[in-house]
Amino acid sequence: MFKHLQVVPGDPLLALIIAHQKDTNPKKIDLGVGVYKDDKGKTPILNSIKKAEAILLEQEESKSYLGIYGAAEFEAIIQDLILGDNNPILGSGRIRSTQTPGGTGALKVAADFISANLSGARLWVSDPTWGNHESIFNSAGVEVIPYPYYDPATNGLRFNDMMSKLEADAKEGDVLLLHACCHNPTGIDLQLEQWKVITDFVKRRGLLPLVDAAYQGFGDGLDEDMAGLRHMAANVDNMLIANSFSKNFGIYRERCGGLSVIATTTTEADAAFSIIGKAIRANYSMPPAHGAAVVYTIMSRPELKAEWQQEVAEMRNRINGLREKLVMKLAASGVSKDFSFIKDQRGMFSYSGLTLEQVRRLRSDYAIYIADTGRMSVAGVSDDNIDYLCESIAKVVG
Ligand code: PLP
Ligand code: TYF
Repeated sequence: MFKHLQVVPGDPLLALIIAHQKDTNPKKIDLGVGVYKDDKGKTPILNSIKKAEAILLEQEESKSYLGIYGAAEFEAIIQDLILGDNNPILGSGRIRSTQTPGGTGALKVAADFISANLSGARLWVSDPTWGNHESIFNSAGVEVIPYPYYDPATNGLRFNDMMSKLEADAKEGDVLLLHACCHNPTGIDLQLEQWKVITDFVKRRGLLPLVDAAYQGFGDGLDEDMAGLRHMAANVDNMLIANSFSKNFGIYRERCGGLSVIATTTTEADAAFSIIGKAIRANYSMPPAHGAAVVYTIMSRPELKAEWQQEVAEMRNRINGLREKLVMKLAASGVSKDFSFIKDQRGMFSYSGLTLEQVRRLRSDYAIYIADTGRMSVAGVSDDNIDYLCESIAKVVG
């Protein structure tokens, strides 16, 4: 039965974690996967999470089934966080949201919804984008097409090329995937003015925007990071938003995310939501409860919410501080390349512009683990390893 099966390659990012774990070099540095780390190289459980878990342990009364959308009270938590408390859409009846198993679960349900109901819709993704986008949508039978995004020549954004490509080839009914903030893998975000241009285009062409918000709070602030998404939500008729609580609550393995649908009318929103429910049932029946229960416990208690906001600010400030230090120390190391663009990027990642050969040498000669694309997870840098990192980069770059 299985004789013909061949081993398929795994996710290269996950393979990089294993390779780093096996390395015995005491100076080894892991800049691979997008997981926040503190200055000690640990991925801590936030204090607000610990406190919420203690409350839950005390107060939780049942672990019976919840239903396909998860906890009903979680719907408002998702919407308040991504759209902001005072957003007029919130009371409009045009939006429905469901808890999902991580941002990945939200994307898979969105992909199934699109594939089964929006006949012929293709998905436009940035070149490059998170590797799982293509696999998730391909597995749902949706064709994935790249639009220009990253410019290796300037380490910046090819915004004009992006719009020209979409203008030329995007068809009415296609889906346009955008990263809300902290673009993975490049760290290069759309500016608000650019969101406005895209919003106008989406309306004119009749596209469905799908916004992936996996890093809210890691760029410039919890509200600041959603400015583009919120502008778009306020101005389009239809939209899908897949958000993740994995990073900003540090609950990666609890699998907690949300999928929101915005439609023209309450009737349309309810119909879309019921079809989303059908996709959920066919995928995993209902989401795990714990992560959402913890997030709800925090968000419904002002003192815990304030503590969590402070903890997000600490993670963000540490990463942005590291960006400044990297630029300074790389320049001081005498490296020939200008790395000042690193401080203009946002979020967990930096597309370093390092070539495959340079990345491989950093791995083999210096035990520094960076993805083959040159993407560095900035949170893996610390005061203890930054000098060694910058000196090593200077040696391989020249
Ligand atoms: N979208 C992007 C761009 C990501 O980087 C991630 C991170 O893993 C996700 C979605 C999914 O996150 P989750 O771990 O919540 O499934
Ligand atoms: O890009 C990253 O590093 C994160 C984490 O299969 C991740 O998004 C990477 C690969 C994967 C799942 C999560």
